[in-house]
Amino acid sequence: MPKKILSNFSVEYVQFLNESGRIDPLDYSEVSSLPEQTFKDFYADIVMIRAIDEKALNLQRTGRIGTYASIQGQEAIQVGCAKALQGSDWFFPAFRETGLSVLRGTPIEKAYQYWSGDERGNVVPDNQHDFPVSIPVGTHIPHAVGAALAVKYKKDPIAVLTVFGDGATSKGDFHEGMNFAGVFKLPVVFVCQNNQWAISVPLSRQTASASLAQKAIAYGFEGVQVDGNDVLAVYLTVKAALEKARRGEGPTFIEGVTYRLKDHTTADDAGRYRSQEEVEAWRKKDPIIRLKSYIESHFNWNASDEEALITKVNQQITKAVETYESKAPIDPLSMFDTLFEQLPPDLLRQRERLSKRLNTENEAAE
Ligand SMILES: Cc1ncc(C[n+]2csc(CCOP(=O)(O)OP(=O)(O)O)c2C)c(N)n1
Ligand SMILES: [Mg+2]
Repeated sequence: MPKKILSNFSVEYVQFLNESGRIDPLDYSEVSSLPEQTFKDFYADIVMIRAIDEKALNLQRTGRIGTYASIQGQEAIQVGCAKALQGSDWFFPAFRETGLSVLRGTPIEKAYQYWSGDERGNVVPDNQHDFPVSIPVGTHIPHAVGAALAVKYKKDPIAVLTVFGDGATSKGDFHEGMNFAGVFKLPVVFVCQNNQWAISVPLSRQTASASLAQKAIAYGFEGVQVDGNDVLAVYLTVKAALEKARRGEGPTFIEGVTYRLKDHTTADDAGRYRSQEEVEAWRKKDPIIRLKSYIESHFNWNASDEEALITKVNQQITKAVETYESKAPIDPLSMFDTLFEQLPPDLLRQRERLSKRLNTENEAAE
């Protein structure tokens, strides 16, 4: 049978800062040109979003917010993306991007409000180019691609970035979005937070591919895998991809290899489907530990720097919780406000029934 090779493909893996907190060798020009302050800013942001997450878990356990999806272990991807994005770029999040959203400008109290089921927490300020959280897995990917088509059509000098999980790569939305972006060479960057699990489904049941990154090859554009717990790898790779998109050179797919250290959400018990040994092995690769170790050994980061940072972060979060808890509860009737321009008759009847019940309850309470 006559055969010839049509094409050869390869997928690159990027890591600068390894699990031991070292960059080996140290002379990568991309890294050596970064100022000391950038490393410290990255660290401050990672520490801050970890603390926001810890507080959210505590608030949920004490009944002060609702079901919450922890970001612990995945902070480096979120900080790397946030730092690489420009304010004028558009960001389309899934639901595990709370840290990235805060770094984009969402006030911390609004994030807590969102996770308390208060729709006011889902309203993005006009000047912030972010779409609302997408709870349906992967459905925001075609939205991001549509926005990128608009950007290209209008010749805006900006890019679009969307973030989703490994589970989303099994959705049709992902493949349709990637295909369309490739065909029309759109200015979009796809970032997958491959945290190894989609609730109880492990990556091995999600794909038979050696990487998720290689899926981009089938759609005609570059796919790259990065160490998602190395903020430098994420930042530099995402930044280059966004610049490429803004130059009109098309899409990039970036797979960030990371791990979800906590349960899927506070409504889950991951102990039922994954081993403690696996979790412990990933704890050693924590993005905080390695970056802290690096700035300690290269920039003399010391205990008093750390204490000052923790104090500042705690003050910020305490203030945010106070603001969140001081807000008057939202009017239950507002749930009917935003879905339809004109309510269909059945919902109109439901609204009237609820309105009557609330009035009766209010009168009884007076
Ligand atoms: C369309 C759809 N199907 C199912 C669900 C239920 N669900 C919520 S999160 C999730 C797993 C998502 O896994 P992944 O994409 O890896 O993101 P991760 O939760 O790990 O961040 C599922 C199946 C959903 N929200 N939307
Ligand atoms: Mg996942």
